[in-house]
Amino acid sequence: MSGAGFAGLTAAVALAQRGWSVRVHERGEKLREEGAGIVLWQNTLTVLDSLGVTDELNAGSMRPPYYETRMQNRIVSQEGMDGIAWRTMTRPYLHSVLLNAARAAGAEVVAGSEVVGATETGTLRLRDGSELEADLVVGADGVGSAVRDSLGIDYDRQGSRDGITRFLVGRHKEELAAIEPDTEWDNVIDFWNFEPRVLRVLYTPANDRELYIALMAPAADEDGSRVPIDLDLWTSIHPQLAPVLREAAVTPGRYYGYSTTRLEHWTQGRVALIGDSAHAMCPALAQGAGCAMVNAYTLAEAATAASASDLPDALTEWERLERPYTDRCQERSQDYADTRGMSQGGQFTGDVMETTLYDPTDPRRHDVARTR
Ligand code: 5PR
Repeated sequence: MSGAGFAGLTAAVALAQRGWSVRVHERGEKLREEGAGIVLWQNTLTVLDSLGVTDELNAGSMRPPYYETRMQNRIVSQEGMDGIAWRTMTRPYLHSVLLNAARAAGAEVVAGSEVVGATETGTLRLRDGSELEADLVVGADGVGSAVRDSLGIDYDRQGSRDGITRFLVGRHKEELAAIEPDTEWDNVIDFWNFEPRVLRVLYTPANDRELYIALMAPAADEDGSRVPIDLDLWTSIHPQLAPVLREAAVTPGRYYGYSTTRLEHWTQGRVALIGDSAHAMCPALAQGAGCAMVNAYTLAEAATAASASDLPDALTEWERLERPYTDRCQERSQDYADTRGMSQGGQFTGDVMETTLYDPTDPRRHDVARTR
């Protein structure tokens, strides 16, 4: 397997728990996650529950009371997500939970080991020149996937005009409450502004101590997309967030443009691609890593059900059954990014909830979808 990110580790846990002998090659010298924060929805929490990590996950994450949307600092909606599981946490924490689970399940996770290519018959090529044979090769090696590109799998990439810089900072809860006492600072608060220009602050508490803050601006806005952030600009828009923005201004970060990657196919022979290598998406619906982990899990199930000789066909069938959900999620996220539609509030209803409500552990899930 290539890549010890969220997709790769989820596949490692699920495969090892099903009796596979698993080795994950991670090119980074350290096994860690450098991202900031994340929202996980019910589809992914269901997967994590079936991997047996719910207690550990819950101990270091939270369920905010509401997802609040503001336009020009006026509240347009507060969505409580009744009956739907969702949680927020830091990315390093989620990574540590999955890494612990992978090791507990007996998977080997090797840092500083770069996969440079694969063949459809199940050979992995490493940077040091060695070649390894596997029954199943999983390419979970991110948006620049060497596994994908070595197989010559074609893709197209669609960009969007906006992008975002993400930080983990302290909660600063008392300072924030002193400045704006009527605000529930445990909510996720999506602060949109179209005037005097398009600037958005997504405020996401991750636990008692840490806050995930994401600053969105069009790529064409030089000051808005600058890192370190332009503190005067951002505090002029949101003076009540000054304690948080001051810390973000001295925290390393990088501006990422939104984009969607669509592949010709996710599998070839004994190789399956999951996560950003297969279906990188805009973050509007907060389902990029979520879909990656769901697909990692269903891949492990499909591969385990197949005999060694049937594996390539089983992978093709896995893609046929599972891919449409991810394709629709990518479409909706790209559409929200292009239209900035999340700014209207009340966005977590109707069709867009399909991804969240998908239950990857329900053996009847495809029949249910077909009869709807
Ligand atoms: N929602 C979440 C998020 O992290 C981002 C967006 C929406 C939870 C940015 O990564 O639309 O950019 C977004």
